[in-house]
Amino acid sequence: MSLHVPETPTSQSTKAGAAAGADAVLDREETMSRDELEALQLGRLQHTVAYAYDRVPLYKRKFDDAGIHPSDLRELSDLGNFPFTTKDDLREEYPFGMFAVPQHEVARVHASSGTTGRPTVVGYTKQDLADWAKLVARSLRASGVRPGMKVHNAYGYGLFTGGLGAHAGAEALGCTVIPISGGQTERQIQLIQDFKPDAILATPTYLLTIADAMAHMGIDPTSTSLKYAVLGAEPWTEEMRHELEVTMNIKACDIYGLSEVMGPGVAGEAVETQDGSHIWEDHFRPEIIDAFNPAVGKENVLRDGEHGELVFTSLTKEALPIIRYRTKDLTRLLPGTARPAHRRMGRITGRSDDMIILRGVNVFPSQIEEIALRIPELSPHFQLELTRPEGQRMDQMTVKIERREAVSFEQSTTAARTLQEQIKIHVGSSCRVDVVEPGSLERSNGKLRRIYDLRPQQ
Ligand code: DLL
Repeated sequence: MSLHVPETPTSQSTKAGAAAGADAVLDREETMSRDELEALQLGRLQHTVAYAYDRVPLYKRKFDDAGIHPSDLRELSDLGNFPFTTKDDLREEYPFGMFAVPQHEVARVHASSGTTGRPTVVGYTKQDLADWAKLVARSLRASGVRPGMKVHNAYGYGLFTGGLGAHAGAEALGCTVIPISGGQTERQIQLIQDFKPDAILATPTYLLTIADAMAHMGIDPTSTSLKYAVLGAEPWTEEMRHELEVTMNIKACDIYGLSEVMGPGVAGEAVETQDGSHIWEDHFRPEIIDAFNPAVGKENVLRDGEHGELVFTSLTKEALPIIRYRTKDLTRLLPGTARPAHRRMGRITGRSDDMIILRGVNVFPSQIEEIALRIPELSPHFQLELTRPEGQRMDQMTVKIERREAVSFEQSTTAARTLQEQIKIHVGSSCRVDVVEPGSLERSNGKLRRIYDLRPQQ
């Protein structure tokens, strides 16, 4: 069911400003009151825990071991008493052990890249695919995309959820989709010039690669037809948003998601407020827990505003219901703004498994990104390599960072020294900095793996 609601026009200073302001048709669930939404959540949650218990042996085992039964879920906060689900659970049940429907009802599977260990496999019924497309469409619309626009989809197609997930959402919204996928940057730029898309969907670091390559090819990145970018699949900072918006003269919004919970579109950011992604709470119930000392029990769920690890429970999924999935993503829950009933998530500051403790100092890749973006000769494409040289007890961190296309080797060595000093001042760690060629660091699905921990295992 849909409701016709006008949206606030965005700033007039960008190309996006001129095009936005057209009315948007919002889903009924986007405009519900919080009370109405919570009543919907409770009914769906009670259904989901019972459905998972009845159909997935792993959940039955886990609930029984914890001495809890679906009938114990009487109010929303009771969810905190149920056991967590982790990536290891999905790995152990590889490939289809956590599916709640027979295989012939599974319309599609996706999988994580599985660079370490077995991949995690996720599945969708026809109804799940329809819900997913609806939520991606909702996210794109919130970020300024409208029916009839041309959408250049540079998320990778294949087992990764980014490409096909974004594709189906843009189609469901009524857009013309250009399914370019990731890579072949020069060809992407050619098609952006020829097809004149209004919006681009990509990882933030890949969009920056496109912008840099345009400048290198003598094309002014502010001059393209692009007005909106919907970016996600990896953590990015406000500094990165600023850089992309200014360099390309666009409005850039966040889209968040993860395969185990659905894929892109678990949460999406509104272009008129640009204040973090709204979690679509009619389909997912979020919680925040202590990332480093997680404990089951409703008294251990953190309050809104407190920082911790994001945990999700699906409310409508049929093929792969997921109960209290530990995302490892670190953030906090904030009150809804543009969609008042749906809470927002703060920017993801990092992943709990991405936090480095270097000689007693906590280091997050996002801190390095912020600093790198302040040094014009360097890109925010970097990797952190941790080593412990033979015979030494002290760990070493090397920042491998790509220089910008237009920068000479000499300029980049001075910039490397600046980066080293700034990291020492702002993060408190000494490190080595190696500047490498643009595009030389390995990417997977447009995402850069940030940390290579080569220290001997203890
Ligand atoms: O990356 C799904 C996706 C595709 C989201 C396209 C948005 C756009 P996975 O490969 O399973 O799924 O990776 C999920 O990526 O747990 C976060 O750590 C990170 N991530 C995804 N979106 C964001 C975001 C897709 N907007 C993992 N900000 C998640 C920060 C993000 N991190």
